[in-house]
Amino acid sequence: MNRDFGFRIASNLIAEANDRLLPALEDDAAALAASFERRGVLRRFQGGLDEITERIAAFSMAVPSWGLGTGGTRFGRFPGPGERENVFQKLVDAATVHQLAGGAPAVSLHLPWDRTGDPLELKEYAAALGLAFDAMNSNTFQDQPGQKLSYKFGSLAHTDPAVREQAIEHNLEVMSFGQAIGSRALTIWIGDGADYPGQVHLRRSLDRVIESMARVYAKLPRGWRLLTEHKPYEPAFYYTVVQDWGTSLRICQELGPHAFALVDLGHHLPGTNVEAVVARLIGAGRLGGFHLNDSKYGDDDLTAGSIKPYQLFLVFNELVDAATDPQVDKQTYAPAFMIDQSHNTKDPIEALIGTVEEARRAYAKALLVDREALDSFQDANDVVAAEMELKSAYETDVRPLLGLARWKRGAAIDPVGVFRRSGYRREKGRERKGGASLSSRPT
Ligand code: PSV
Ligand code: MN
Repeated sequence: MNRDFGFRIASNLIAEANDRLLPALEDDAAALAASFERRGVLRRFQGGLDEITERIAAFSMAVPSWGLGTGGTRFGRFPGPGERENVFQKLVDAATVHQLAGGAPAVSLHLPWDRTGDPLELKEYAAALGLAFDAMNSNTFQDQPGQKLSYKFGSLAHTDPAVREQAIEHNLEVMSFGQAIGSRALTIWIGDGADYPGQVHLRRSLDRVIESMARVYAKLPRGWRLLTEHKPYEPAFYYTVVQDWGTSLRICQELGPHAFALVDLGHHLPGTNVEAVVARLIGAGRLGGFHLNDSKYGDDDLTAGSIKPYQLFLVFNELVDAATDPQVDKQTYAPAFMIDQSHNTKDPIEALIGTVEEARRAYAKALLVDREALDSFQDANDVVAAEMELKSAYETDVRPLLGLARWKRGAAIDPVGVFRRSGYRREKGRERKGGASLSSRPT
């Protein structure tokens, strides 16, 4: 059994740094508690600040295996020293994100990129690192070496039934790998579409996707969910078959009750009201989860909250609202939170720590919204008071709460600071063979 994790950050390094930072953090928390008292926030949290920080600490997400190395564009890729070279090393890096940031005790794998001979060995290795697995991801958007048929003109929507069959088989294999490692969901994102008008029949291409996905859905293991992820463009530049949430919703409704829509925050055209997309999917009982990230233009895969933090807050506002609304069916409302980013210039571990922090920040602020007050302002059409209720929560500096949530779970009050001081990259650069090389390797 492969149990060699190589260098790990010593827990006393975190504890010592926390001891230094705790007094100031407690001062800031006391000031925040006093302000909450004045604003009446604590009337809604009988357990005081402790209750809020517990709820933040309980909010977690999965790290994407493909986000642990430096990403790139078609113009190049600039990996740093000490980067992972295989799925086991990805797990060690993911465990480091969780160790420092808290809130990321799971990993989402992508096959065939993460395929290993023995999935059980992978499961045990992850468990020894304190990690579990969230949704599995299939890949029929690239050709793999030795693959029989090409996906150049599509996969689940291909005009050739043999190509569709190959893509279906791949998804089934991904599910059985996922079953072996304890995953309970399969996310399907396909790049199928067209670059030019006329290239593809718009209606029939979706019919073929639904037919192919139904074959995968028919084999969904008990307790599993099938998540369908939409994206408006790229790699197809004129038309994408599963291009928006409406298409995802139609797929779900055709497949059955265990199919849900996955919202990748970056997969919307500029100006799209993403929180309304989320609300619609909740309303239809089909919100399956998220790929957290941010974007300025398109699918830029930047750190969550780095460009549109207010939008991220408004998305979480919908989620907290749904979680507390008795009219929302809690059998179906159980979104999975996964990160999906590409780190071209940031250190991937630091970027992922940043996203855990940003998602929790948005969640913490959404918890502060007085829902009863907001409801009454909406009922009275008091536009200004309603907006001010949201803004007042959004503008609250919740950093002390986030710090305490990490500290309570033994994670670092200053995760990036500890990461940098630990010498992690230097050590991994020594351990991992081509770690410090400047060669541009594909992920
Ligand atoms: C596609 O852009 C995507 O968002 C899908 O989630 C893929 O699985 C992932 O990125 C990695 O390519
Ligand atoms: Mn995605």
